[in-house]
Amino acid sequence: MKTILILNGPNLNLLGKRQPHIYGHQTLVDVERLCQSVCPDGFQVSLKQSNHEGQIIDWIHEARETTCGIVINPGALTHTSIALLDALNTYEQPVMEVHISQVHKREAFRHHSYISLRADGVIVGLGLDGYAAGVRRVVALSEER
Ligand code: CA2
Repeated sequence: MKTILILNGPNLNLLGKRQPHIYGHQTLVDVERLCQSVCPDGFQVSLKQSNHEGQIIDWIHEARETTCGIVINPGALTHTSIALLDALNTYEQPVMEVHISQVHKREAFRHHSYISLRADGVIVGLGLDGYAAGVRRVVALSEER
């Protein structure tokens, strides 16, 4: 069984609980269900969230041995974290970057992403469907290898 890691950064534990006008009403449990539902036979997802940069970096290091791809919504670390970029640069399988909101319609500081320097694709503004699209793409790239 191949495992795709769905990684979520700071504050995304509040998904479905705060600011529904930006992030909608569904929670990370719904994200995990949605992502699993688009996996073909032989693939599974594992969803993780942390508010701590170091924890996310440790999970990326572990994922080098245990996963076939990463779908990551790094939250605000997208715009600030060279350390997260460096960690993803050590990861050799497909990486898809997802943002629930259309960051380019928002404040200018959300327009730049360090993570995009590594990501094999970037999905922005599709709501939670972006995670499903990310999983589909990781599966496709993984099957090409
Ligand atoms: O649109 C996205 O997915 C973001 O990655 C979300 C980040 C934001 O800093 C990025 O610019 C774009 C914020 C995550 C906060 O998540 C919350 C979810 C529900 C309620 C409050 C915060």
